[in-house]
Amino acid sequence: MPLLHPSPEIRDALQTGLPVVALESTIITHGLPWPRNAQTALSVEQAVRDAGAIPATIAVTNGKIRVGLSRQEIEILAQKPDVAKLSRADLAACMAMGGTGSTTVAATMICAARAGITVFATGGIGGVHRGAAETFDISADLTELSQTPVTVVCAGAKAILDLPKTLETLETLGVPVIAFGQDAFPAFWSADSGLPAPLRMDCPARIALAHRMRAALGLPGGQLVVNPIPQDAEIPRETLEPLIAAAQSEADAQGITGKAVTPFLLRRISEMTDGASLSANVALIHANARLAARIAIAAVSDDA
Ligand code: PSU
Ligand code: MN
Repeated sequence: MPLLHPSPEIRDALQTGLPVVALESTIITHGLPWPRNAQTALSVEQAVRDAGAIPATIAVTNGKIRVGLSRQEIEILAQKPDVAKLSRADLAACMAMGGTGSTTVAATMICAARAGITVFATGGIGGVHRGAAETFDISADLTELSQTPVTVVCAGAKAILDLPKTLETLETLGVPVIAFGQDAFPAFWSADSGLPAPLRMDCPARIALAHRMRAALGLPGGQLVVNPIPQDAEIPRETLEPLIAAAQSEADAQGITGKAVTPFLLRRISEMTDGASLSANVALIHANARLAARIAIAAVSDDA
């Protein structure tokens, strides 16, 4: 029973050593509203192609891990109600039940690594939630980064999280956190979180080399590349902070927990900013897709 079902384009690309960038699907089902989600998923794929690499959007449909969804499949997934949000814990169970689910950063990393894809672009990873000392809500994305060898390009952890605790946890887990082209750790909708990034690199080829070095040393796990949102798309931290706090209070008051927290906060912040946070979200995903393509190109040229 084959576990992975790559599209013909992705199978050929991987066999011939072309650069491939994995893309997740939870952003489609839980991160952005219809029709913006489908438009963004397709335009992000185009951004990867324009930068010279091949996009592979990953999801589970009817129990099968699909690597490289078609345009039509993306549009169907984007409109499907109540799709499961799959992480490490429930990926195999969903497959066993013949179910359909979108893959989070953690689950996308697992599928990408199995397929032989080493570079993955997303918006923002999950992390340590505010109030985690009480709720213990820490995204499985963090532990995944410590065990699965994929370089994940994001715009930092979402600013709805507790960023200092997220960075501490990544350090404990031995995950390299590399800011691209700046010293500060970015905060998703804002380029600067006010916290320094543990590492900085200015060149995609170095990032690809560091990935190979980890493997050569026998270290498990991947790397987190944090790419600041482009300046013209940024929302200042001061503007967002009170809105994030308000959205978090609403979530607490309504008893929102577990997997529902991140989608709830993203939706409320988009409503509170009249969609400005959504436009910023779309812009940063595009920027991450372009950088991931450059890293993937460097990675395959090193291999040659
Ligand atoms: N990035 C975005 N929007 C999202 C996500 C990432 O710009 O919706 C998703 C990712 O799939 C990530 C998940 O893995 O949110 C984190 O969810 P949680 O906090 O429940 O682990
Ligand atoms: Mn969580």
